[in-house]
Amino acid sequence: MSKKREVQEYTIDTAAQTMIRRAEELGVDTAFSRADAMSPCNIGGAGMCCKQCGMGPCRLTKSGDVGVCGATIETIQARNLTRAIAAGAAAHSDHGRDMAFTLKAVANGQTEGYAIKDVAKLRRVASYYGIPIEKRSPEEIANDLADLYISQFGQQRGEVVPVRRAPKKRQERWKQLGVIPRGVDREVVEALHRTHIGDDQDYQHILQHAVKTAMADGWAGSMIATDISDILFGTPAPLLGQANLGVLKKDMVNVVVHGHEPTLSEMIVAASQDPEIIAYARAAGANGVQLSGICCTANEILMRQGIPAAGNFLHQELSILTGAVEAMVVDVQCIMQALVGLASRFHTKIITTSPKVKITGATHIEFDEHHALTIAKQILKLAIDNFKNRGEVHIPNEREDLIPGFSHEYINYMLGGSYRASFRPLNDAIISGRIRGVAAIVGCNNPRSQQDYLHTKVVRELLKQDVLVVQTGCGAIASAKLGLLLGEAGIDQVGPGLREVCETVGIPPVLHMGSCVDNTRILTVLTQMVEEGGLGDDIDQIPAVGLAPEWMSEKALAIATYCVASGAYVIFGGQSPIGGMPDRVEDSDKVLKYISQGWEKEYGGKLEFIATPEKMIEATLAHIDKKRAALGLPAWEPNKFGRSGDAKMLQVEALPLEKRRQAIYGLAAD
Ligand code: NFS
Repeated sequence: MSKKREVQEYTIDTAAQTMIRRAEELGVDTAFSRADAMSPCNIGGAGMCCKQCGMGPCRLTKSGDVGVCGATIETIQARNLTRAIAAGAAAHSDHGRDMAFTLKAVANGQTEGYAIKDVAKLRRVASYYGIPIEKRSPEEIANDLADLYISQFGQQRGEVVPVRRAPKKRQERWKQLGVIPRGVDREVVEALHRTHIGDDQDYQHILQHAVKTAMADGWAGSMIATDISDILFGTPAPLLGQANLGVLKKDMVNVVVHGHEPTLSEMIVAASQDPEIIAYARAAGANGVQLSGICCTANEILMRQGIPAAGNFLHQELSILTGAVEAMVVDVQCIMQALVGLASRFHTKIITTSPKVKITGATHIEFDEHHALTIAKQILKLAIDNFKNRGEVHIPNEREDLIPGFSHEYINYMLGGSYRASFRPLNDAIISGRIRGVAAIVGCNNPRSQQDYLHTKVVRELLKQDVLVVQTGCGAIASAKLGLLLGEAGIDQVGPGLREVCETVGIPPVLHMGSCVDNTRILTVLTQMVEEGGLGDDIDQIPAVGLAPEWMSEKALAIATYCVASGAYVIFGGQSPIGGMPDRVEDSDKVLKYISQGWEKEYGGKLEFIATPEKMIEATLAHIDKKRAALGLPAWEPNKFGRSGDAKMLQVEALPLEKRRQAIYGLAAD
């Protein structure tokens, strides 16, 4: 057993600290205390345990060791990493597949409650692939797009179609390296085949297929999921939201939706606003139904509907500990099995809804898009009926406002308004050095590190260095809880050049871009930046870095790998799943070395595991500056900027009239 940590060491979030103390008072476990009690296995943790056959498990401990079949450490690590990436790609892609089937059903009038909300996006996406759009109804176009997207999963030969949306030069590189996926399912199946006992035994060759499998996630499954979510539920645009456990309401029926797919949660949002349900809740003595989200479901309904986020991954248990949650409705991914045991100490009902996910002891109400609204109402009524069973309630006060909803479409629009929407201002701000570079800080919480600390430490430091930050997933919720996703709150903490840009455009310095599948929006932004010109002709030339400081899921490894394949430098915090010392790669760490230096030679991007936030920041800035220099851009010089923008104008307005003119012209001159 590892040392039991103090509550403040578990998380920097004071609402979370309050609830963990409550758990300790009640004598119940949380992921934090279980992480203390469970010492991770060093051998498995380093990917050096092979249990692919019945001759093992073979636990290799030092350089030169081999398994019963003779498999080397690097072969075993490559196999384990590839299997993790395949699982992550499968999870995201299956989500995309379900969305595609929903689109097909909506197009054919077979669903209840859904509609095509964003016809403009439908037409734009269809036209990427040459689907005729003129003089056709949205349903006809949607039917063809759904068929095309459904076919991407089972396609056996050729290339998945969304890769055509990448920069031309990148597509050429992928062709040469043989990593364009043929079909999503084919690559996942082949990943499992190749890593079976007695198959692929050259670690670099195994990892080439890991890249191809991850590509099937980022440039197919996840991209399909994002496209269709926008088409059916609307492309996000900024709105006001709130985050943290303080969004739960004492006088209302609290229903927390948790998981990933927006198909169910969007329908629960619709049902919760139905007069019949509101009346039903009132009759039960509540003031209505308060919906909130956890994990990526939270992000999906937050950025489209402004439904508050109760928290990120590690808040799932903490929300139940408030005693105020009547029902937690879950679908797929990142759902802890511990929820059911914990809920049994309270009145909370855990309701599973996916045909793919049941949890022993939970109530299962299977969701089906053909009767979506009816099922959503049934779930809400069950929660309302449970309101009377509530015991003691402890809801922390903490909640923060935030502005989510920065889709790539909105970023394009916001930079120039509707008559000159373009990425030009962003590229120009990077070229001039107002913005030093861009960092995408994404991914999970991990109870082995202090919740939200790594995320927000890295975000805050990079902002000071004029790095524009985009976020998705649980990382975005971490920043939201600290108030970093608001212009007013964040602006005084950012570097002078970035502040000028944010004030001029009217955006926060941290842009919430959505859920984890929406990391594909970042691929689209990077592609559009390339196409806009001035920052090279491929993604690997852009001064940008991706970071997942608190990663824990296999999906995160898939995302990292498709970002590397797209040309990005990706930094992960915490434990490396393929061994080695964090921050120090030895020659014997062949796999670690290959995914860094080897992949960089091939793809222009690389994956590294770095333990401390200070070193992550150092590596990020060094990479950004290296890419700036390679493009021939001026080195970052913060003193050059900060003399324009709204904050400065306020100072100017305070001057006496005669000095104002001089100050304004002075401003314009420099
Ligand atoms: Ni991403 Fe979303 Fe969170 Fe990690 Fe889980 S919710 S898909 S995997 S934990 S960011």
